[in-house]
Amino acid sequence: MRCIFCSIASGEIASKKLYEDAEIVAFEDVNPQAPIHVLVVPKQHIPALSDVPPEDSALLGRLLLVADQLAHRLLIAESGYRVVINTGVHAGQTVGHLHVHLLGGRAMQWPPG
Ligand code: DGP
Repeated sequence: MRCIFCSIASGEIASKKLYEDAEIVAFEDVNPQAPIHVLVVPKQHIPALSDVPPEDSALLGRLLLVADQLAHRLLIAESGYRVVINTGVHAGQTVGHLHVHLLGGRAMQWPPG
């Protein structure tokens, strides 16, 4: 299964990449919802959080750690940031490839809409 994020991860489709290693890529969201809006994505095609097998628990942890590293690098760690993993239709997941949204640079509301 290949999707738009698989193509971005492989470089077939251009993106503004902010981070890359053997397992993970992070790039700017094309439709930013905050001054900083980055997507942290596993290179492996996993459709959603609910599809992550137990053996990939370390990968899940690394996605969050990379999000935090980027928050520091992008200078939003101190003011605060939000990470979001939309999962399924009711959460508004539109791309069927697991991704962590990193949002920051403005004050946010709670509860989310
Ligand atoms: P979600 O709704 O949680 O599935 O978020 C998908 C996000 O992906 C959405 O904020 C827009 C972003 N997105 C969709 N297509 C592209 C693309 O081709 N390039 C980039 N950079 N972001 C994309």
